[in-house]
Amino acid sequence: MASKKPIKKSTTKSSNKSRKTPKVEVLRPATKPARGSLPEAKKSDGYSAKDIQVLEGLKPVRKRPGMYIGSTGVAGLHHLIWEIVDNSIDEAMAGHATKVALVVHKDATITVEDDGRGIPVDKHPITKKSALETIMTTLHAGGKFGGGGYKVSGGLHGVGASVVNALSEWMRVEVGKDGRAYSQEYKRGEPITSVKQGDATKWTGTRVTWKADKEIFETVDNYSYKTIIDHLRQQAYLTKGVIVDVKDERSGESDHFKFDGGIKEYVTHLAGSKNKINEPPFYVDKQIKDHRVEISLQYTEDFNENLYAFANNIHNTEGGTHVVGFRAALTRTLNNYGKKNNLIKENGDALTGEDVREGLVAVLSVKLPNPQFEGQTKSKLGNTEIRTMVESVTNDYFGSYLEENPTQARRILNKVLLAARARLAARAARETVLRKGALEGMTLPGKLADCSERDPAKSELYIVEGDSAGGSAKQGRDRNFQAILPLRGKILNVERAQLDKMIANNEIKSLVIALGGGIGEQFDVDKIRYHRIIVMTDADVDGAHIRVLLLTFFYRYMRDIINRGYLYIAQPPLYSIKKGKEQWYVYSDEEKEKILERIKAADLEKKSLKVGKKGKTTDEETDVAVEGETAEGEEVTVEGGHKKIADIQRYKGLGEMNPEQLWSTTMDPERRTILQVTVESAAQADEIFSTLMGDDVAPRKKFIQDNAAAVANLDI
Ligand code: 1YM
Repeated sequence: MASKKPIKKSTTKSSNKSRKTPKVEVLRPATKPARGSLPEAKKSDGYSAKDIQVLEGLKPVRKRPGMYIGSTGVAGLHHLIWEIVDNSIDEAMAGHATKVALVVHKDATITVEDDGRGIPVDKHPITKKSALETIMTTLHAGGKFGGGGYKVSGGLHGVGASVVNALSEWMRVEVGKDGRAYSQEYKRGEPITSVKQGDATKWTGTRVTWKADKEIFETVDNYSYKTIIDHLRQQAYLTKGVIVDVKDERSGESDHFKFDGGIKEYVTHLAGSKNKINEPPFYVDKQIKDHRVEISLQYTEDFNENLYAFANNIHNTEGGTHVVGFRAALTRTLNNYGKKNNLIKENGDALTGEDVREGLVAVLSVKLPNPQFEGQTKSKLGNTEIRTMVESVTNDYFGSYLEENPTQARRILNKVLLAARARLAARAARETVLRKGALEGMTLPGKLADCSERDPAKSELYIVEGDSAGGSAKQGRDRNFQAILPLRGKILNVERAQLDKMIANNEIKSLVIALGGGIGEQFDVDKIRYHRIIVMTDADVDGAHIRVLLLTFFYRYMRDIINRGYLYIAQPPLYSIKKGKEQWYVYSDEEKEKILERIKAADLEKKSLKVGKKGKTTDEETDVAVEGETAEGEEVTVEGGHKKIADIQRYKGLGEMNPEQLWSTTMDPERRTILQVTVESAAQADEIFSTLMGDDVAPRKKFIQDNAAAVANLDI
């Protein structure tokens, strides 16, 4: 190990490094108050050190997987990867590993490997088992295993490994340590071999391979390469210097990440092609006892703020104390500099938080021993001590940066002062507009067909493109809990419009009033009248455009709605396929082909794909080709034969469906599919929004042409 250089000296506490034998502390019930989705230790349960000596098996994990990994859908499947990768990243942050490699194998097993110290294998004093086995087969606290550097996973290094093991049909862990190879295999969390000592090896590190359990997960092979690299790239940015290699053996794709500049490179990436005001970005990395504060920022000529905050590598979409500290200090530092240099009059209008956020691209990453998360999605940092630390680091280091870089400082001040002038002008304009009654009386818009339910948690709002589809939706809906708001034509291009112009736009005004949370500074997500806001547009390019416009609007002006998970996209069917008395609604070309194959093979699986009344299928019906024109006159070719085997109608617009069809295919909660919009990859969303909505027309055109189909599935 002597050859391993710490990734970052300041993160490695040498006093801990010499501790060889890990000490196990066991916690019952196992709790892991980190990474957002895992259950938090409840102080009220009254556990204390003496109570937490009992090892607990993995049964609770298999019993309630959602508690540990959030869901048993695709997100949960990926969560398994994050848990194992976390352990490698922790090992890199502790200065012991330089490399993390991930492979998605053809058979949907996953391998994650690092070149760290290797999970300890020596006999554990309480269990008399190998530490490796204990770590893999019990819910344990993990954090007291010796812990050099940060235990990123909230002080619980390695806890996630046993959770992943419990939820895997099969798992193998290989360790290289002290010149030997060791390995153990498990089935659904139980060892099926002892810890075997293998050949001599020079390799040190840990390699974990597993296959998710089909008894637990809805699907066990739906890994998304994009989701994986997005997450790993982000982890690579947050752990400067670490090498991250990713390979997908299914497609042959691979990626390699290494960012020696860490979050400074992240900021450069986020700022992308925006016009820069200070360059390179400001950067500070400061260790304060066992806390670490890392900040990078750059101003651009953009009007929006792009701030990404992380605590122990977890993205805090709802911000928290670190963000509060950062913003307060940023405003103060810029005001101080402005006043000192006579750019701001001593008793003139000071810069506000809003001014200094305009055009700001920043990444704020803190590492702390006991992260406390709060908020709806547990993604808001609550630790109070970090606030003052971030505040003083920003004051001191950004303050010095301004002093030492007068040209950059002057440019930044010009930018934020311009924002301040625009704010004052806009306020004056807004006051005029508001006096004229922009959001007048706040009575609900006439074209909103509201629901009778008054509890927002139970209410849904469908935002529907066009009056005719709006009409069908109004007739088809369940009026108890579903409200319909038809929007006419294209709503304003919100990227370019200013707030006061937007409020004057009728479509936006209706939407804002219907939602009930206000807009701009006064926006309050707690006042939103519907907790499911569903954008329902046609499955064509225009529909995609309107959808992106709406998403931009929410992203820019009501982002908390996305953060809270209130925003969804409806999935109307693309085709109706009729065959005799039977009818299917299908949502993709792939699905269409499948149905046609089945019809052709007269091998109809009579389940999930069918919507609506099922007719009886007779052999005769399935064998006989349907002659004559279909609604769209489409001729279906299946495996070389030119036979019309079914009536296929392509739905170009929602308006082509009658109310009953719209209800059964797209609105009935029992049968519909709706996609939840998340800000997980907000960086990309922002890029797409800018491309689509910015002033430059050429890239927008190209994007829409290239991505007309993909936009329909935009997953921000
Ligand atoms: C592919 C997954 O788990 N790597 C890994 C895990 C551990 C260590 C090193 C490690 C940590 C410590 C001491 C320590 C874990 N250790 C523990 C436990 N990669 C992967 N690499 N020696 C080795 O924290 O002191 C749990 S995981 F419990 F021993 F600390």
